[in-house]
Amino acid sequence: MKNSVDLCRSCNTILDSVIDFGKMPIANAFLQKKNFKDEYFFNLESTFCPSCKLFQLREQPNPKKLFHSNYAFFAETSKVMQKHFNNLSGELVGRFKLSKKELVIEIGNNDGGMVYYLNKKKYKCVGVDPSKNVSERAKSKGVLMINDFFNYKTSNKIKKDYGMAKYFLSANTLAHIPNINSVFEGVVNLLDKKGVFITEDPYLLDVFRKVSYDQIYDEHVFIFSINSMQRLCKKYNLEIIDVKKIPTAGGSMRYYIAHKGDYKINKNVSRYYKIEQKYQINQFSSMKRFKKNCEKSKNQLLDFLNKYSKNNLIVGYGSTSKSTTIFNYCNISVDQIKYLTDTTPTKINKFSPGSHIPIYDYKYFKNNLPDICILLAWNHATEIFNKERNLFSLNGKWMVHYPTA
Ligand code: DWN
Ligand code: SAH
Repeated sequence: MKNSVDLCRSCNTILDSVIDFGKMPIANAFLQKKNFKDEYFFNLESTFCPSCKLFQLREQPNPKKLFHSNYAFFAETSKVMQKHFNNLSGELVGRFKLSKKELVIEIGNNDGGMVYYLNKKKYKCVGVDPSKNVSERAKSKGVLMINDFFNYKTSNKIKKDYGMAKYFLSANTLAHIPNINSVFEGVVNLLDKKGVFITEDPYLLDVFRKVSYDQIYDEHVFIFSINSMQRLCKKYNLEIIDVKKIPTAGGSMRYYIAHKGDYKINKNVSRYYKIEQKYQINQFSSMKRFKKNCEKSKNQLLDFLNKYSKNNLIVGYGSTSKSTTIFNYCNISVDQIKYLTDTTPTKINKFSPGSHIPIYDYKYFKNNLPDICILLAWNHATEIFNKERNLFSLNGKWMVHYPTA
């Protein structure tokens, strides 16, 4: 597949440009000083398909450059997210009455995922993830893993080796896969009659309303809405049977999808669809407003940093993929933000992509408390504020980057 597209990845319509964020490094490519000179850049531009309403990147680097044996993100760094995955696995057992004979497949399960919790309870599951290091971590926790990219071809291999799936799961993964048609073909190929495909991803309405443009980076090739998801499902004779608005990953939508006619459609689908219509998120006027709000947000952040960085130690909390977009779009450097702190071993003692701000471990943060802390991992605010109640929050000030435009 060509990395940069002019036509929609799903329906081949000419894409409309929404906002060009300019030159960007790979969001999760935390690097050492010796690699600064070889750093890879691409152009980050959001576009919108006027026909099937898919909000998508124009260019995405080759997925093999993003997901490999040294992938930087480990989902187990958040206790709240682990609880969330455990709860969803519980929903399969409770609401959907999963039996021990039925197969559950999860794609992008990273270092464990929902299948980790199901496997612990002796349910039949398989995980599929192309990033070798996180896959190995899941394996070490007992999960049966296929270390590969999920697509139609992989689905045939899975079908041959393990049979059809009753539940097909994906959290924060569908948005990462450019060949979306091949993913849907794979799901249809594997999903048993009365099977359910449950997927959750950052939600376009949240991105627009919070102006959380930092959700846009190389890995997030799509930001879905109910409208675009419904159109994708229709193409494959699938339908959304229920939706759930969830707070995780900065504001997400969970879609419950099944073969057409297998289940009664819950009223939530039309209820949330109407909210999308009310906010007109699939109209070009909203795209234009989003672009303006992004520019406004950039100026506000730069004004803040210029005002306070001379006389205060400002640092960033959580070296996220999201912060790569903020730092590079806003041209932020170590002159304004002195260091970043993070608990992930793959990021510590490296530098942030493009902006080259040093990343230190939590011990360093405790010994060098700043005056102002920019919460880059704002999607984990409750978890982090609770943790910092007695140390940082007593004397320092928090700043959450995303503005309400
Ligand atoms: O979609 C994706 C999501 C699920 O995860 C991926 N494309 C990549 C990644 O996105 P992200 O990097 O924006 O994820 P997070 O979860 O916002 O990253 C939080 C970062 O903050 C991690 O590096 C861990 C760190 N952290 C920390 O230092 N202290 C997190 C917590 C909860 C903490 O207490
Ligand atoms: N589900 C976890 C991890 C999300 S990060 C969570 O919600 O926290 C996205 C994950 O998708 C990464 O582990 C990445 O390796 C994986 N991924 C990327 N492309 C994929 C593909 N084609 N098939 C399966 N997994 C994929």
